[in-house]
Amino acid sequence: MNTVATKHGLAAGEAGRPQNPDWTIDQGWERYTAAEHATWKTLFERQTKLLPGRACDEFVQGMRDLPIGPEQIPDFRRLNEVLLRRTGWQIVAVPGLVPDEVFFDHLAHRRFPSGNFIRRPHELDYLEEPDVFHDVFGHVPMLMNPAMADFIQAYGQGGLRAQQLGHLPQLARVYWYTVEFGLLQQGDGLRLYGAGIASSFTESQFCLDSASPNRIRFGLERVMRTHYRIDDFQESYFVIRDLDELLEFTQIDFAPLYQRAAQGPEHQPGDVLADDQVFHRGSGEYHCARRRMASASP
Ligand code: HBI
Ligand code: FE
Repeated sequence: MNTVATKHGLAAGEAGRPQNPDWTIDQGWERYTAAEHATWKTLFERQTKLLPGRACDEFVQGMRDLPIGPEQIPDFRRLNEVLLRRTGWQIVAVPGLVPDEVFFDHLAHRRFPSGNFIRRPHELDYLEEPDVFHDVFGHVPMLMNPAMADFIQAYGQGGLRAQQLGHLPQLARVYWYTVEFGLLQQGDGLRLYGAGIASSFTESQFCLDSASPNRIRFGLERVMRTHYRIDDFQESYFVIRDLDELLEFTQIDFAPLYQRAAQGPEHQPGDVLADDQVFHRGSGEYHCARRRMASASP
């Protein structure tokens, strides 16, 4: 299971009512317990071992430049000193998922909402809402990159517009297959940059090492038409050329693309199309076995 597996399946607010209209709260860094810092350490250390050779260079560099280490859950005030200077972004604490409009408004103003809580020791590989490990370890290193910084802000601005146009599902798929589960080409191979995979022990290996999933060249309209899995590993990952390609997307008017994509056809997560540029044609064995197990159990 990946760490963001079902977070988008939950309604905002299940973690409690907001104190502020923008849903922000105090991180309450002083209130983390020794056990919570220890959970961070476990997650940090096993993930840090996996990422060399898997995470893109920009992710590794971003991590290096931030005050993030194994010993403690990072203090957002210290992260923000570095992040604000680098790309003008800051982290704000929230209790969990927030409503779409609130999320978009924060992003449009270069504020990244991060859960302030950390997962329990029995759910290291699986949790329902984005916690401080997913949000900080997964997202913040990439927010140090100028191209990603602009792309996520543009997503926030585009989110409100997509809602008005009735095409939020199409835009959310772009976010999913880039910011959360994106791969890119680097040197002679593929690397991960998506936060959902960078923060997942199991999926950071599956997305690059397994023969099972498809790895397909990214296309905006292709991805807008493609459903994604929220409850398990992805069946297909989409590969961008480099992070500057994200910057190019911020210059494109999505409205005509929404129009075309919404006229169908829609694609299932595992579909490979005749005009796809395929880096790796997946065997599908992982999801095949999962489906066999599901149909065998009563
Ligand atoms: N809230 N805290 C938080 N984190 C998210 O990733 C998030 C959210 N609210 C809505 C949301 N994501 C998505 O459903 C939108 O990107 C469409
Ligand atoms: Fe996320």
